Amino acid sequence: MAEARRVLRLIGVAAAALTTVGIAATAYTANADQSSPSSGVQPMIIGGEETTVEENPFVVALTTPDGFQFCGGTIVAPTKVLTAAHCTDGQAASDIRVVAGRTSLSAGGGTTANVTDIWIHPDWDADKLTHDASVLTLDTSLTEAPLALASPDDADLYAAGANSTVLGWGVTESGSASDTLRKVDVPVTADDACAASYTDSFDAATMVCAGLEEGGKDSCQGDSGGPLVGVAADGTRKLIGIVSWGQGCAEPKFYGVYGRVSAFYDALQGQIG
Ligand code: 4AZ
Repeated sequence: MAEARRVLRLIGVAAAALTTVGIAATAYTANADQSSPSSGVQPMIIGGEETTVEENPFVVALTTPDGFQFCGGTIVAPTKVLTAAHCTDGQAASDIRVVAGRTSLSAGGGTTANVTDIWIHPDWDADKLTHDASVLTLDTSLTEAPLALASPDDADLYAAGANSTVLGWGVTESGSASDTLRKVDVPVTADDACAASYTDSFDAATMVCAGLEEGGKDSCQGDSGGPLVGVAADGTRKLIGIVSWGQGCAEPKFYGVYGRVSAFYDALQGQIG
C-alpha cells in the first residue's frame, strides 16, 4: 500500500495545484482511506448501472503496481491508451499498470500491461486544466478492439443533448469506488450552459460538458481519464471526451467536464499513428 499512497499523493499534488473547482486530491485520499469524502465532494457515478468489458472492450483501468485503481483509460490502438494528463502528470511509467479485459477488478483475468512511455499533450495546463489528455505506450499488444476518436468532422456528436455514456470504476453512491465497471448515460451540455456554471473555468475549445441540469448522473473521482462515448448516426461509437473535472459529482448545474477529444485529434493521431 506504500506504493499506492505515493502515487495517490503525486496525483493529489498535481490535481490540487491545478484545480480551481475540482477536488480530486482530497477525494482520492478519502476514497483510499475508506473514510468520509471531504466537504464539497458528492461521491457518486450517480444514476449508473453495472456493465461489462465485453460490451465496452476499449475501456481499461489504470492501477498502481500493487493493483490500486486510480484512473480509467481508453484503448485507441493495440499498444496505446488515452487517459487524462492529470492522471499521469508527475508519474513515472513504472508506477502505472493498464488492466484490460477485466470487468470486476478483484476477479483477475484480462491482460495487465506495463507502460513504457507517457506522452502528455504539449498544451496541457495544470492550472486551467485545458488539454487534459495523455497517451500511454504499452509493452503488450492488447487484443481488445480500440475505440475510434471523434474528429473535427464529428460536430454532431457534440451537439447539445446528444447521447453519450461515461464508463468507469470510480466512486459510486455507496461512497467508495466500484469493483465492477459501471456506466451512466448523460446528454452533452450546451457550451454556454456549462460556461454559465463554471464562470472563467470552462474552456469550450478544449473541454466539453455532459450531465443533467437537475444533477443525479455524473462521473466522479476515480473515473478520471476514462471514456465519454458518443454514437454516430450510423451507430458507430466514438470517443468524444476524457473524464477530467467538475464541482463535486452530479450536483445540479455542475456538469461533468471532459477533455474535448475532437480538439486534440491531430495531436492524438500523431501519437497513435
Ligand atoms: C475527479 O476528481 C473527478 N463530476 C472526476 C469527475 C468529476 C469530478 C471530479 C465530474 O476525478
